[in-house]
Amino acid sequence: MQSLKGKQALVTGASAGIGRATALQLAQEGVNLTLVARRENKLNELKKELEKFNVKIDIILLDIRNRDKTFSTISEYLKNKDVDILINSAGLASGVDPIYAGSYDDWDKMIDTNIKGLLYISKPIIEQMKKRNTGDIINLGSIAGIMTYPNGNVYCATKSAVHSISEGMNIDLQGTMVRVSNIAPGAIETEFSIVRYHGDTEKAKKVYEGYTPLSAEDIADLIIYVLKAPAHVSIQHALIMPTVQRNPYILNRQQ
Ligand code: 8X3
Repeated sequence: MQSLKGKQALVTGASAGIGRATALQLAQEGVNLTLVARRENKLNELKKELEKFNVKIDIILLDIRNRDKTFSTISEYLKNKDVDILINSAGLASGVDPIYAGSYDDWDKMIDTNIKGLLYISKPIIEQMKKRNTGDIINLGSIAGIMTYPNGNVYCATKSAVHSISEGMNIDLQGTMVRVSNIAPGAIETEFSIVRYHGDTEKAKKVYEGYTPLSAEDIADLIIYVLKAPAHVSIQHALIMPTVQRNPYILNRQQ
């Protein structure tokens, strides 16, 4: 396994969930971090928490749905920084409705963040990685991108797109040492379901009742493993599920 010490990572969605947990573990590994998110107070809190690891931390306040702002901010940033690791963790589910009752606003939010935002931020970083012939890109997919489930429709489609984009990145970067990994979790308890149910914490809690779901830290553990794999090893796709869940339909809850 290789050391990550001294590398530079950029983490989107760093203010919560998988992004936050991954940032913490990267800092423990001695990785310098650029934290990207929209919520300034959360990023400042995290930055404070990471100070003890003696790594360099930058904050970029950015809504990756904004194409022009994302392009100009990241292009400017890349003039002075080489990014070794890109963690594309920003993403969300919004709404749980059948397709005939879905909200355009929910759909736009998911498509604009999970697909378009990921593309906007990745492009300039990939260009730099290709030139440098090195780098790791971790995209957060989902079991939802493999199996569509009732009322998941557009969310599932966006994650399916992330899987295709990851494959496309890998194929188009052939001949370089850049590695692209699609990490696809099953049921994971973060802010995910609270956001999906538009802030209804009761409904969100019920999703995880009667079993031990994945935690953000479980995913961060896997991401660190993927990043530390020797340079000749590329984990292109990893499905990570709670042991009690075999697919979106098969989940053993205690009664
Ligand atoms: C998170 C997993 O099954 O809730 O993407 O869609 S699931």
